[in-house]
Amino acid sequence: MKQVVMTGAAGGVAGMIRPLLRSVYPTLVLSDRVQPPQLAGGERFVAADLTDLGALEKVVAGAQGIIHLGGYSVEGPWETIHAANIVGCHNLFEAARRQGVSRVVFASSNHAIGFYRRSRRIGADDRVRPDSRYGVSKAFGEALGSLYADKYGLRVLSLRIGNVGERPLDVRRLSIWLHPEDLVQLIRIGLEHPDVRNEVVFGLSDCARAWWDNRTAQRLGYVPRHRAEEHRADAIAEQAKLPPDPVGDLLQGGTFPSDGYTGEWVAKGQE
Ligand code: 15L
Repeated sequence: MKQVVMTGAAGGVAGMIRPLLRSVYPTLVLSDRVQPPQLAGGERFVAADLTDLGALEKVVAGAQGIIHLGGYSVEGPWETIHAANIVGCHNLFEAARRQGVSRVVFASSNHAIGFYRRSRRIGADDRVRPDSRYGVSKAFGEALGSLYADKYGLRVLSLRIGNVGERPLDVRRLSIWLHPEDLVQLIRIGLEHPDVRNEVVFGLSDCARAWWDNRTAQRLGYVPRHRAEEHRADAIAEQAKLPPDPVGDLLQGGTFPSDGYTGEWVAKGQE
């Protein structure tokens, strides 16, 4: 691919992967509301708000692929989530369709399935169980990707990302960690693999404690290079500094499902 767009380019995940993508795609069009720091050769910035379909069409014109990291990346008020992740995500797919972009990699999140217990192992075909308004918006984005793939022939890979960083931050992240280099491998599969049509895969490095069956990613050739257990001691030490969370510690989404929780079934041990 000659020209690839990255939305959410001023965000933290984009900052980790931009240096790794520069040598891969000749032109990386970076888009966000504010300009990201230090543009390198091959990088071009185009400002756009995700709620502005016309502006997004200009951003994606001429591109073959889009890495959609943009939107609101944690739980927030409904109005914020709705504008950035519902309207914004729809605008992104619609702009891609109108401008004839052939592939979209959508950054979904583990919070689309955060209400599963940690004792459950799940696959991408298990139903979504969002743990927040944010998680609902990610499930919506996956559904939208599926619609645009089935109806309009876009090739879409939704990456249900765990937690991106140089190392797992605590015990929960030992199960869901994604190193930036492994993320780039998954993005490249989404943008380049001939068999990608309409897929959901987990954004996960080599995590021995994973709760997710990532066989679709493996079938597409994904071989994670980074092992979570190498950071076990640090992650356990960090966990010891955190207060116990009787609900979140049992659930895959951690603090997202426990925040504001008033149900009873978790304490009762029910699924
Ligand atoms: C996410 O989806 C968020 O974007 C990120 O900030 C983390 O909270 C991550 O999930 C996580 O679950 O660790």
